[in-house]
Amino acid sequence: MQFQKAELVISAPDRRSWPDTTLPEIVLAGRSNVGKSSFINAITERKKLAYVGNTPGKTRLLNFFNLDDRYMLVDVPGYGYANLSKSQLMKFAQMMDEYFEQREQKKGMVILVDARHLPSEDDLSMVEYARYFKIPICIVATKIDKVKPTQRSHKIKMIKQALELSENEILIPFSAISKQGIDDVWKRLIEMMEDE
Ligand SMILES: Nc1nc2c(ncn2[C@@H]2O[C@H](COP(=O)(O)OP(=O)(O)O)[C@@H](O)[C@H]2O)c(=O)[nH]1
Ligand SMILES: [Mg+2]
Repeated sequence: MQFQKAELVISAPDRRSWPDTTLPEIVLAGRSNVGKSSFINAITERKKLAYVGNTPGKTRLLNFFNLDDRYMLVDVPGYGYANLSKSQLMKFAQMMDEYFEQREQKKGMVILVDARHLPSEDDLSMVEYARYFKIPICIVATKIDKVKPTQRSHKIKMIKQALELSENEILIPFSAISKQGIDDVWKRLIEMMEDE
């Protein structure tokens, strides 16, 4: 979708810095390097809205992106760093709980997984986390361009099975390179954001 304005409002360490708006928000989560920043850039048709590559030291913040004063995307730090310390893990969990318990305008969560692999334990935990908070989810299986076309439907089926997705937990194959899946993603995002 094309936006006149797509900007990073703030990288928030905690509640005090959350933007003071009532725009509907979609949270984006996924393992580090899964392609979350590339996803944000692709769906907003911007080249450098979100920083692609490693972002050392900037990983413990919620990034709020304002799209035309209509929608807000909230980029959650990538999880699954094997080298994350206990206290860093605690901070991540605290920040997520604070957001999910207190942010009224949260409308849904996109969880990105790598289309080439079965979901990790961390991916599954994130899905269960969203279910616990009764947040609608949308799974995006990214880097689908790296899966041979003949294997795609099988891979997708395996991921759906592993996450035990129900009918309203949609999975969308996606590629930031070929742009496959963008229309389906927006259809689902708008559904979630415009749901009262
Ligand atoms: N082939 C392919 N590579 C991708 C895709 N999305 C991201 N990447 C690459 O994966 C790496 C990590 O991407 P990034 O967006 O920074 O991931 P993040 O850490 O989840 O934000 C980069 O080298 C990207 O170019 C995709 O859809 N297809
Ligand atoms: Mg990123």
